[in-house]
Amino acid sequence: MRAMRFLFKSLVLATGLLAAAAQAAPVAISLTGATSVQAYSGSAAVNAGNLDISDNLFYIREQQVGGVQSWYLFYDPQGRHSVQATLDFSAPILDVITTSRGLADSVGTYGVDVDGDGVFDDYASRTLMGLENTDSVNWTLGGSTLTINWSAIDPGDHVRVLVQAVPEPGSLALAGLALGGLLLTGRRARAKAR
Ligand SMILES: [Ca+2]
Ligand SMILES: [Ca+2]
Ligand SMILES: [Ca+2]
Repeated sequence: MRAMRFLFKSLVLATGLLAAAAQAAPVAISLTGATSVQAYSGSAAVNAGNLDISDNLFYIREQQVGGVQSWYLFYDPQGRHSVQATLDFSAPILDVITTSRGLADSVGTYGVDVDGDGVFDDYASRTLMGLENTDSVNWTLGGSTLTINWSAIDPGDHVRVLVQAVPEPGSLALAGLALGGLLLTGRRARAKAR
């Protein structure tokens, strides 16, 4: 019984720790020109330029494909506004997609049902959704921070940030179960040997 209780406690602890290790949303290290960084789950399609919120830089947690977690980051102000920010994604950045073509080509792989209504029509197709020459994105391959300096009018500025995925709590919990089983088997074997 003690072994079972030990196993149960270990699993609860492991699951809690692993859940905490799940992919963290980007956080602002510095931010000017926009008042906050917010998750977006609204019904207005991204890329369409209709959001018209000048004081929020938005992100969408997109799909995790293989070892890659995608984050969609965008700024869709009312009229012309600019935003400067440094964001920490808490995981190594692998690529940042900044062109209209690149965004359109990757939406099928990484896009999600943003507003959760069961219909996948959440990304408007716009030729101008990428960054212009005057917009900057600075990041280092393998670093976790992204610095942006954007000036945007409709349809706003959009990038897709691909970071190294942190294993999902579910798969890690299974691994924890397997490990717990092994530990228990080991204890039983030792108990028998005595
Ligand atoms: Ca707009
Ligand atoms: Ca939808
Ligand atoms: Ca721009």
